[in-house]
Amino acid sequence: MLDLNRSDFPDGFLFGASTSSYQIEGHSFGGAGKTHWDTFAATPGNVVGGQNGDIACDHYHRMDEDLDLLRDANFDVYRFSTSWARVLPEGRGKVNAEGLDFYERLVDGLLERGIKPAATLYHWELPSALADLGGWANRDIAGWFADFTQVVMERIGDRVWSAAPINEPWCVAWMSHFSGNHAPGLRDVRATARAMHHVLLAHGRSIEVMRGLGMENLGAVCNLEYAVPVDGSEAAAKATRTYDGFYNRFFLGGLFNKSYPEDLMDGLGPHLPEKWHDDMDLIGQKVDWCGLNYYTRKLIAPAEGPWPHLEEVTGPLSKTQVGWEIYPDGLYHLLKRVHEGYTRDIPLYVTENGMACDDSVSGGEVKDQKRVDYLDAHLARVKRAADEGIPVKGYFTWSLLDNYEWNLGYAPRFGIVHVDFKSLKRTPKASYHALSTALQR
Ligand code: IFM
Repeated sequence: MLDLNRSDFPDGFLFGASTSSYQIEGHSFGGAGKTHWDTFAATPGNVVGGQNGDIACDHYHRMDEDLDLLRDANFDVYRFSTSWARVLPEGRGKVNAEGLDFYERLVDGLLERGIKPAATLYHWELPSALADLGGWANRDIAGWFADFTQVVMERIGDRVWSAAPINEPWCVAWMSHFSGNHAPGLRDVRATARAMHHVLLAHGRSIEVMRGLGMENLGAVCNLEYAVPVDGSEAAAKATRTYDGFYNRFFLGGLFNKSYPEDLMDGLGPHLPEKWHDDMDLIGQKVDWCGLNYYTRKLIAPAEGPWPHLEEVTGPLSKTQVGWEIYPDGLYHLLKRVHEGYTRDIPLYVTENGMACDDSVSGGEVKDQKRVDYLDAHLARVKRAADEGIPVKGYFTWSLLDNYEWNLGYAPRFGIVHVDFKSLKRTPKASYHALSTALQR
């Protein structure tokens, strides 16, 4: 059981679950084109076991069963994403009609069940044909993405409850072009800086397109981490500020204050595209809400070597299956900080929150008490923020289903529903039942 129930939250507060296309659908079906995740996974050493999204949870064929699970959990809203390569297999040009039909059936299936569809246009599976042209490092991607937005939203834009262009710009840009552990696996500061700017430019162009179609309730979704200095030294404080800068403040600053942090310019400035300042009005145009994806905090220490002169340090708190420290207070602090420093009056949503556990089915049950505790603790911080007047209006758990956890493959289980990746059988976990009960009360 969860400690908190629906009635503990303000009237109209929404509860939902999140997923993404490549992680659950099965990309080898329905005419989807190849993506940079297919080739990244096919390259030795990139993904645990070389696993890919070919089958994933086979949501493509089991959509109705999965939508019934959402309904039976008493969720109000479902956050899903649309695969660019499923809709436009070459990234541009010819539309795969079957792909668009799939997303229309998804939206209609949600509405029939009384669930609000919350669409994200891009959650990381870039069509290979566009990766060949430089992907996010190429400024033209903003135009390609605007065209993709048009194609998708001309079909479903009249029925979705909300839409956001891009999930987690930090991951699209930094994790994939600097850290190199997500596709396309680059480790290059120039490509990183360009991707950081272009991902926000693409966001801006996409918002413009959707406004042009008359859509409302458009937002931006950032993943944020609570960065903490490893000790009391000035060097650790500086390193932490840099980490917070390229992780949190760069994207929030661009989206909500039309500016990038000055203190990052020694590292990033020389590599940003020329005349980037000219794009800031487009990037920072008004959106209707902001989504925060929150999982963990990070301990940061200074380090030798090139910018950003820092390293992450393993912390002492209890950890999830993927080694992330559990730190619920970070969610409260970030909600407050984002509201006060960036988004001001517009609603905030916690668009992802959850944990990976090493779950297994025994006697038809999955006892994931650790996840129940995690959800309880984080919901308590969301409630605290709401009680203090921060306009947080909803909470989505990551994720509905166990799924493809990118470079870590299928071992980390983030779902409130267990998926047996051989039989593809779904088994709702204790956390699913706890949420379902809490949302009735
Ligand atoms: O699985 C991911 C998701 O794709 C984006 N946000 C974080 C999740 C857990 O790592």
